[in-house]
Amino acid sequence: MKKHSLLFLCFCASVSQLMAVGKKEFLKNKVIPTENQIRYQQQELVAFVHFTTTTFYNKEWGNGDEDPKRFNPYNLNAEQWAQTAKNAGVKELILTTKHHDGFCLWPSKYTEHSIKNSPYKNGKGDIVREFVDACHKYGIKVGMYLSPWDRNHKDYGRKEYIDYFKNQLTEILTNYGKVSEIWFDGANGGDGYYGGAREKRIIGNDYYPWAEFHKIVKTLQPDCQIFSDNGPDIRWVGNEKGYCGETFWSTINRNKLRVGNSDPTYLNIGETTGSSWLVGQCDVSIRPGWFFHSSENNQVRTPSQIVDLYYKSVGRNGVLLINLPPDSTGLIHKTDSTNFVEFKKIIDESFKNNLALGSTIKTSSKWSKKYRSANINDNITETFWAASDKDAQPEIVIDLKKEKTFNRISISEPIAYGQRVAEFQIEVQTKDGWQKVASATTIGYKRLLRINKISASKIKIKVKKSAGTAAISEVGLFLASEKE
Ligand code: FUL
Repeated sequence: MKKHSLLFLCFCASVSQLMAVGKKEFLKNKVIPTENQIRYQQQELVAFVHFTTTTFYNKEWGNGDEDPKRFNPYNLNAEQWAQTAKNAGVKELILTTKHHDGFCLWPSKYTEHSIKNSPYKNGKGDIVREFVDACHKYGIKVGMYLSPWDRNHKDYGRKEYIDYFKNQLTEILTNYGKVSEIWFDGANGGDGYYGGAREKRIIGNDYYPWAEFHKIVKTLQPDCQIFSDNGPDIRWVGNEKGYCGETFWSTINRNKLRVGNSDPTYLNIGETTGSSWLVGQCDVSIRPGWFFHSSENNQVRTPSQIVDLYYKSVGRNGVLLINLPPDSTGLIHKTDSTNFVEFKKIIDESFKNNLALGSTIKTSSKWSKKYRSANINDNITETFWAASDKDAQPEIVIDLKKEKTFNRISISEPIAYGQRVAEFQIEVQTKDGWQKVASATTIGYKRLLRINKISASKIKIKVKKSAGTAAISEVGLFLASEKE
């Protein structure tokens, strides 16, 4: 290469470097989620399968002395569980590999209180394996619930049990391929069989060495997301009713949370200035109980009731976790699967047609050219509009070009840059002028607003309060069926 062309190349390189430095990138100076947490949040819907000896005793919490000989789900078909989940668009299924009663659905080599001493497949069965295979067949991610509280184990409450628990954790995270989520339950009731002692065992806040458990998980399965009252990846939202707060911050201070002993209201709301990002997971059973009881066959949540929960969980920046408990034959009851699949059909139908696509958008300011207003309705979650840092109360006006009729509004923030909006209001322009139709607090991954059906040609979003410069990645307008 001639000397002058080399000089020219060097000149071009330094100019582009200078331009890159001069580019005004939107600030990531906030607490932000990991890529795995973002992926988890985007799943929106996760399902639970609660199953153990308890199912055969028609109880909720097994005491730990249930006889494995009673455990015989002769018709069990894990593919029916996975297929039900698939039909409802669920991306991940979580199985109770061991509930509080201590019975293991896999032939653990560390206890006799397991499937290997049951009549199921003459003691040769492994339901964790069947579950994992079924999930793989239907393209569903695998999650595992492993109860730290064990009412069967003689050493529960002592150091020896911690070693036992670590061994079991290692077993299920080593022998069954990729595990996407591990679910650590905070429940600790005290009473139990405990190897025949039949007494109450109260544990202190420091009994479980959580950091050691987490290390085992992340060493064996680096991408596995850990759920508990205080994360570290996914958090409980303080109730088992399937909804998070109307104000819901993914940010929270972990040092204010203790597994099994946290303030439910704090979990349900989070904190604007929280120092950790924990995805909120709203768990709920499709029936009153977590385990199957035929007496509850007429109390299964209806599709409309689950739709309502979807708005109060996914629509408030959470993830919805619905439990579908198999009966004692090993199958999910028809009413449960039908209602669950029907619920998802209603949601898909409601959000099929985004009426905001193709509209023109104007904003009161923008951070820079790259974060332009047109990013708000490009249907790409990664691109977004950001206000100027001098604009504390920015406004977005969406011009629909002609009158459109809608009753649902969906708004998302680019959470990779943190959660910012703390208060906003929506107005629409109708023949009678501008009218306020909704106001709310947080947005996060997704905020869904249900309003009365209205016909309007323009919609205005006014951000009234924001923790840092406001940014919005998508806005959608939809017309859902009147019933939902
Ligand atoms: C609770 C447990 O006690 C219930 O049985 C159920 O497993 C639920 C998901 O978590 O804490």
